[in-house]
Amino acid sequence: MIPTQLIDILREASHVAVLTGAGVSAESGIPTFRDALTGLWANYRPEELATEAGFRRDPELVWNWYRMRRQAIAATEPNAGHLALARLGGLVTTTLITQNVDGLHARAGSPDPIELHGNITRVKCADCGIPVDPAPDQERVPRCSGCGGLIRPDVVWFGELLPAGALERARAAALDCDLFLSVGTSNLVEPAASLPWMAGRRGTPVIVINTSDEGQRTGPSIRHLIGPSATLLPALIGAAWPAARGGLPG
Ligand code: BJW
Ligand code: ZN
Repeated sequence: MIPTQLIDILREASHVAVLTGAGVSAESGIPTFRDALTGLWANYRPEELATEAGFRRDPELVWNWYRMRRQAIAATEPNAGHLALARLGGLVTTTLITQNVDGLHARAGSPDPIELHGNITRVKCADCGIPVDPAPDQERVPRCSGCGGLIRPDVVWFGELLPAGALERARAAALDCDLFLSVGTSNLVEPAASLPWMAGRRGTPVIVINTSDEGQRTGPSIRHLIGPSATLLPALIGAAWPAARGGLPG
């Protein structure tokens, strides 16, 4: 059951900012970032795989980790949570900010998600930055036809800057919105993690939707909805706009 107060906050909002993380794609079968390092990858740490230094140390290992994930993403579909957020955009002004690199929000129909950490389907030269399209699906790391550099995924690794303008747009939305939804993220990785609290500090209501509230902030503006986003998002949005329920999944 969604508390009535949260339904009312959503219905009365005029600008909703949404930050999503890996949890929103979990029900599409994509392991969350911190769960992804199981199985074949259990012996590695994120800092070994998701950094420039890790890539330079063992380009083939990192290239193939991303290749495997790219294949898994191509074989899956957006879930009811992605679809509900796309529907939300048609009901109220929505700024959708995602840390996910899987492109599932755009595939669900969200027109212009701010992809803070890039997109796994794109690749670029690690030396000259030139994009290579499409991403070659090969085990050996491809080389840049211009400079001979190694080709890497066009994602943001630890220690790297976010894409130009993306953080500024996200921060502007956090300051302008009258409701912030933080969905399926551990809120550990900066600068994305600070976005909900930027809004919350101003007294803007923040609804945190997550299967667990462990490690999440608490405060007077922050409410927690505990459960899977593919269930809670359609339920929350459908409760705020009953007439839209027909167009909502689930
Ligand atoms: C469900 C669910 C269901 C499960 N329903 N929920 C300030 C303080 C300290 C450190 C820093 C700082 N500022 C910057 C840093 C350094 C660093 C950082 O934050 N480190 C932290 C570890 C502390 N940040 C950076 O380096 C950033 N760059 C930067 O700041 O540049 C400026 C600068 C440069 C140089 C020097 C100084 C400053 C860049 C960060 C890039 C992050 N990149 C990654 C990899 C992307 C490519 C890839 O995917 O491989 O992005 S790391 C990884 O974490 C990935 C994710 O997008 C990101 C966030 O993870 P997310 O989405 O939250 O996933 P999980 O797995 O952590 O959580 C899943 C959640 O879902 C859980 O809570 C579950 O409970 C929940 N869940 N099922 C709902 N069904
Ligand atoms: Zn190059």
